[in-house]
Amino acid sequence: MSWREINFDGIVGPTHNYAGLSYGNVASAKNEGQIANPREGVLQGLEKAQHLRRLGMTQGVLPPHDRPHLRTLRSLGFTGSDTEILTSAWTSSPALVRNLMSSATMWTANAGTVSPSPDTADGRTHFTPANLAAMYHRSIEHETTGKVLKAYFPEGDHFAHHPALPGGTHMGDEGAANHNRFCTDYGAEGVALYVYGRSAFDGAKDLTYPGRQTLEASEAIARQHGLKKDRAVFVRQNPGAINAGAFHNDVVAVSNRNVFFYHEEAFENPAEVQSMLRAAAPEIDFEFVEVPSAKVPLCDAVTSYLFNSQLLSVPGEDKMRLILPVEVEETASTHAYVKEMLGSNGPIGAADFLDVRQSMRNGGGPACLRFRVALSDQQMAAMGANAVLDDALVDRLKDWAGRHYRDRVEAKDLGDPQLMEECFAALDELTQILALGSVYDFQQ
Ligand code: SUG
Repeated sequence: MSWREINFDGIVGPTHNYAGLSYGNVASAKNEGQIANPREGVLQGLEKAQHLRRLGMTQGVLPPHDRPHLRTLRSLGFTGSDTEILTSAWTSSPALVRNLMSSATMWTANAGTVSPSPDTADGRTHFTPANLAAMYHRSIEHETTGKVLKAYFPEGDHFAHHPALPGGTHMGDEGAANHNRFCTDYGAEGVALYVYGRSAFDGAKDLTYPGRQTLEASEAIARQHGLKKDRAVFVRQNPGAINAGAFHNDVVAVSNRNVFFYHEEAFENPAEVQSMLRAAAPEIDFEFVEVPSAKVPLCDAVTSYLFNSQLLSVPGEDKMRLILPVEVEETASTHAYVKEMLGSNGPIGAADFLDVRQSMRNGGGPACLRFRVALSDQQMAAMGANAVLDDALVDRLKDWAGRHYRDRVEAKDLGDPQLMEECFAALDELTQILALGSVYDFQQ
């Protein structure tokens, strides 16, 4: 049976904007109020996906969500037609509307946590959408995400779905951004590394920024996915890294198969993390690439997003390849480090620099934009929807975005009923292109 890892990239939404919504995310705060270009954003994302396809990778997409999120506004007492609801909410609280207009679903590393079938007790691939409780604008994502994941991976012999964790910020869960799966091959039993920011009940006085993921949430996911006890490792993220702007662990660490590429300050005691992983999975020949602060200061890692890269096993290539944002090339320390690493005969042998600046300005690099799922041929054949890219589908998506997306969205546009209509029209057509069925509230 042959296995592969598929990256499902989040399609940038028609309401993509810079609202400064994510406290602790340095780029989001810095770019608040900038003018966004959703059309350029969606094309940058599709170009990244095409780049991976040209390398020989299998590549899928995940759709944006309906914004404004009228169901939330209705649940908060706004009534009437869609336009009346948006208009009265905008008059009452522009800040509320800004949150409910966010296109943050594009960062699909936060869509949920996946445990592939070789790792689970019942031999099915398990999915839990992340509750994203730490940020109000993201806490509204999980229901639609759950519907989309069920459309892609129908519940049954191959796939199992769980609802997002209840419990608000105590059970704060940010999905795959704080989860790494190590294995020898995608189809072999792996070991899961869950990285959390704080414990639910201890107050985390050492954090100035939110520790979005709790230990208790990570443990709950591992339990409900049926992971064997000794094949899940739980480690706290270095609070200093969170306070420096690494609001998710994937800002300071990325893994693929047996390789872990991370910053020296990602964990308080990296040597202990290494030994915990080795003890949990003695059969995996781990390769740890630890980047010293003396070569790449933590602040450069956070601004360039060196670690928010995709680490790929490209068909036909012996060594792994990194997909990095262009900001890494533009930052002296990270560019020098990548050049040195590629010449050092380590496990990473190539690097490509891509432009995803529309997303980067909100703190979303190449790794944030993708949801990775390891699948066998048989599981791929059991998938629903039409979301795995070929050239024809990419052309269709480019044409679709060209017809529906604006090239300019700024703060004052977010209360505009016309932008809402454009968003719903775009998503209605997209559900047909991706053969999704009715996943949005406005289609019910
Ligand atoms: O949750 N930014 C996202 C970025 C998510 C990045 N994902 C990963 N690291 N995996 C967040 O902070 C900003 C929206 C705004 O400010 O308009 C935002 O939601």
